[in-house]
Amino acid sequence: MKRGRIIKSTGKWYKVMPFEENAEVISCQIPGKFRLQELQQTNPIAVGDLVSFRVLEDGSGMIEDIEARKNKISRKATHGRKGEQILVSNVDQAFVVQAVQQPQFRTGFIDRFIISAEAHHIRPIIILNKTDLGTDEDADLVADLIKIYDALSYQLILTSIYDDESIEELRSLMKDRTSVFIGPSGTGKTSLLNTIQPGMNRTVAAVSTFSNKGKHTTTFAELIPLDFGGFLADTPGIREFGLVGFDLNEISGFFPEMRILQQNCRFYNCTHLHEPGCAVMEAFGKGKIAASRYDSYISIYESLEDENRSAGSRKRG
Ligand SMILES: Nc1nc2c(ncn2[C@@H]2O[C@H](COP(=O)(O)OP(=O)(O)OP(=O)(O)O)[C@@H](O)[C@H]2O)c(=O)[nH]1
Ligand SMILES: [Mg+2]
Ligand SMILES: [Zn+2]
Repeated sequence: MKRGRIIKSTGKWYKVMPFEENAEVISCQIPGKFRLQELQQTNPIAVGDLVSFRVLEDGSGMIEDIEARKNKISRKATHGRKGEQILVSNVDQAFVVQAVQQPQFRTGFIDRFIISAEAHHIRPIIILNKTDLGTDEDADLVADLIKIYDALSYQLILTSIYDDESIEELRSLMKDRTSVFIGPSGTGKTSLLNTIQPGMNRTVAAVSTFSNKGKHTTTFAELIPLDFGGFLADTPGIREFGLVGFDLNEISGFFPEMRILQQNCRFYNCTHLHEPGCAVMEAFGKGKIAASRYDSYISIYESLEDENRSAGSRKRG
């Protein structure tokens, strides 16, 4: 029996990259029984899954076992099907791609991303791209941003597709790991991929065309093997990853600057929005918590509150 990683799924066939060195990718099938298991998912095996397989006489493979997933990024199933669709599993790290300008970075997006990543047990890394477009005014904003995330021990790297050194830094962060890029349109995800590994153009172009039409398909989810080691998940479905199924009182625990502080709040169930004796609001008032971070907390709290409320009314109705 051999072990490998699913790098592409086309419905019936799965492309598996064996763990042995210099091994060729092998097309595998799954036994019918797998299709019946895990009914809450539309795909029994996802890109990123680690599997054991047997090589058949015709040279194709038969998957025998799937290892437990370390984590997964999913979304609600489309086309009227029930349950979730796993876009990719066993991810080591997720990069949020933002730009200095065109479009200007949004701390709200970054903070939401960081919290989702932590909740999914995936290491978050912030990319601030298009540094070549920055003006003097931007330099101050960028310096503030670096200060905020440094203090929280989140990694932030500055890149430009025209700055080879920054691309080399990105490569070294991606080496031997499974990564995913997440970010709004126009921030440079595709351009960075093409610069990191020239020759990937076709796949990336296909993905862009699909997302522009707002038409996503699992068929295109794949792990791209990187020349220097590691994989990059390329799936049109991941522009952001959601905060579905969160409890409101969990959110502050995902903000490192609030985590310990909140033990000093007067009320054990303090929301840190209006209560007297709130240690978080006091720290914010003294400038010990960055305004943009506290804003993100409020915004995430309120959007989840709205979501939970409308989910509740759907259930009743
Ligand atoms: N000046 C500058 N322009 C960049 C840089 N990176 C990307 N761009 C430009 O930004 C535009 C958008 O880049 P894309 O790579 O298509 O952005 P994307 O994030 O893939 O966007 P979607 O596919 O729509 O999600 C293109 O015109 C790129 O040439 C950079 O580092 N500097
Ligand atoms: Mg793109
Ligand atoms: Zn509080």
